[in-house]
Amino acid sequence: MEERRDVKLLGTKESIFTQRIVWALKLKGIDYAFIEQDFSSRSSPLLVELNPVYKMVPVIVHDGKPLSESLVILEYIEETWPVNPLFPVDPFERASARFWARFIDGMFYEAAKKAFFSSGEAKAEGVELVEEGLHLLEGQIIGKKFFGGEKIGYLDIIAGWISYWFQYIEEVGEFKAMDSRKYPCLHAWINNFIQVPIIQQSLPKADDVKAVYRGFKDAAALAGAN
Ligand SMILES: N[C@@H](CCC(=O)N[C@@H](CS)C(=O)NCC(=O)O)C(=O)O
Repeated sequence: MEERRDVKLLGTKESIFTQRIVWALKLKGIDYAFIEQDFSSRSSPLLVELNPVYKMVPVIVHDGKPLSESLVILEYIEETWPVNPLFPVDPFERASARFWARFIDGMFYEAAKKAFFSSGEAKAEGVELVEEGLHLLEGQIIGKKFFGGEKIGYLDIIAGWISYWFQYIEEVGEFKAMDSRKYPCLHAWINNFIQVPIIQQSLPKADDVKAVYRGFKDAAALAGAN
């Protein structure tokens, strides 16, 4: 029998990055203690101690050893608990999933931030970049139920925020890029993904997500005014 180990997750339930770790642990059936961090206050002393470099959630603490950055944590979870594998077995598919994960967290996330935070011409550019990103992701999901194939895998977890949080990023950010007619396969994936019980059960409340995003907007406006 596998020895029980101590797993703690420092996170914020509205955080898209935290949710990735929640989903991975739940999909693998790993028990963990959730230590909620407050979005509205500055990073807690515990968070600063455990993630002194970025001072951000999520942080996983396994047997007293902290790890941060969701992509890194997911790799660690997969290697530590191989049960119910999340990564593709084929080396090319595995590398390709990592490529698209970096695209989502890099170019696509930056485009969404630009569309969310900016205004005027810069906002229009951001929206255009988001649309290009959605088009590229549509190309990756054509003919598949999930990015991982028949069941959800690593790339579904990385892209997961597009299934739920993205609509509130659009709403609070006052832009629209997702269009079921332009991205029908991505739209179908959203419905498939959101219906997976582990995903559905751990989604934060829409009002809480929107309140966090309004907070981000207000903070950015305040910083811009100073
Ligand atoms: N690249 C990081 C991003 C983590 C991140 O942005 N975390 C946000 C929550 S969604 C955070 O802690 N923000 C607090 C802050 O910026 O002070 C990851 O993948 O884990």
